[in-house]
Amino acid sequence: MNVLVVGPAGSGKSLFTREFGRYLMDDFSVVRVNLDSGVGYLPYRPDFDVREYFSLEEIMSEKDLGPNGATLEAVDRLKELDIPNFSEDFVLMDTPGQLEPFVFRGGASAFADMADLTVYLVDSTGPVETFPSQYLYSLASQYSLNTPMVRALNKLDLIDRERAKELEEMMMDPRMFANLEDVSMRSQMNMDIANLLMQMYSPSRFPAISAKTREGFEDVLTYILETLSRKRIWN
Ligand SMILES: Nc1nc2c(ncn2[C@@H]2O[C@H](COP(=O)(O)OP(=O)(O)OP(=O)(O)O)[C@@H](O)[C@H]2O)c(=O)[nH]1
Ligand SMILES: [Mg+2]
Repeated sequence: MNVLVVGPAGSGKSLFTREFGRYLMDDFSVVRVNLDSGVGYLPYRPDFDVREYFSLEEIMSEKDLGPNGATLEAVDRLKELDIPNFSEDFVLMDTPGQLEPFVFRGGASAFADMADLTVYLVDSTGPVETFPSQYLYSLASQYSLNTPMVRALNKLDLIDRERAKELEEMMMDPRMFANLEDVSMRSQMNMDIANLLMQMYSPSRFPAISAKTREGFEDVLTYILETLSRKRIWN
């Protein structure tokens, strides 16, 4: 099964790739693929590494580009990259820190085509009022990637239990967005977003996990396997 690991900058994609990979290795064969040409230090040794073909730094100096221009060039080069067909049970694909150019400029399309599903990480330590927009961003990413998606709130070990429970409940049932204490224009928008999401999607699970302590990994694996079996039924 090919799994794309996606999420905003710093949400924990690389650490998740390492730890979830190790967790899976107890029962499955696992390959880890690094698609981030800009990363300096990776917390795991990838089985396939885009940096063997190009790196953001090389592109910057070759083409006299700043980091953003080079990121766009790197996304274009990703489209040309052929990655081997691995036969292992799980192929975890760690993606670039810059989600927006990767997901919304076509850099991800070949990998999304190969992917059975996407795991989308949200950093649970972010400000609570940003979670409705984080949810929408994950949906926009799913729309663009066109894969099933398992969403998770990462960095559970850094927040208290009460907050974790509230966030999980809120993300599982967007009607809770309406309870966010806010007297600005956003409060009306929260209601509208909640209503829209309820019309479009039945509430789905959004487990809190820690890529550091592995808490919640059983849930992620269960949701991945459930999602995959639903996908097989559709096909
Ligand atoms: N405590 C804690 N730290 C985490 C967790 N997940 C990631 N981190 C830390 O958060 C920082 C960013 O994690 P990365 O795995 O590099 O995140 P990323 O999404 O790959 O980052 P980019 O590729 O740069 O976008 C690192 O310092 C990680 O050690 C977690 O669950 N708990
Ligand atoms: Mg990373």
